[in-house]
Amino acid sequence: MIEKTFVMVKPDGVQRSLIGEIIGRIERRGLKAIAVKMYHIPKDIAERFYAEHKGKQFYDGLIKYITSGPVVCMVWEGEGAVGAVRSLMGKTNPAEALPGTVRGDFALHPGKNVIHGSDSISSAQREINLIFNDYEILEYSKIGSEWLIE
Ligand code: IDP
Ligand code: MG
Repeated sequence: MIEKTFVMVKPDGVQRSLIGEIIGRIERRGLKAIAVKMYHIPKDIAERFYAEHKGKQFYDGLIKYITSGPVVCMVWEGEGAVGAVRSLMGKTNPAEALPGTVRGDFALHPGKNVIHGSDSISSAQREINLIFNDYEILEYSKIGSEWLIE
C-alpha cells in the first residue's frame, strides 16, 4: 500500500551535518519526498507532537532537545513508507540499533538519536497535520516507479 510518513532530522542531526546523509538514505530506498522544510519547533507544538510521552522521565529533556535548534521536517511517500523508514532508522536506543541503520551508524544515546519517523499510518497523519499546511504537501509523479514496485 502506498503510504505517507513524517520524518524529521532532529536538532543534533542538523548540527552534525547529517541532513544530506539521512535524506540520501531515504531517497535511495525508493521513497519520494513530497514535503520538506526547516523549522524551529515552538514549545507548544513540541508538546503536542510528543503528547504520548507526557509524564515519562525523559519527557522534559525530550521537549528541550527537540526545540533546541532547527530541524528538517519531511513527508515521504511510497510503498510501505512507514515501515521502510522505521527499519532504516533503527531502534530508539542507538545502543540497540543495528549497524547500517541511521541510529546504529550515527548515534550513541536515546536522548540524541538524530532522526524521527512515524510509527504508524495514523501517527503519520497526525504528525503531518501538526507540522505542515496542506499546500506544502505536493502531488507529482516521478520517473522510475515501475522499477520500484510490481
Ligand atoms: P521513536 O523515536 O523510536 O519512535 P519513542 O519511544 O516514540 O521512540 O520516543 C520518542 C523520542 O523520545 C525518542 O526518539 C528519543 O529521542 C526520546 N526518548 C525515548 N526514550 C528515551 C530515553 O530513555 N531517554 C532519553 N530520551 C528518550
Ligand atoms: Mg515514536
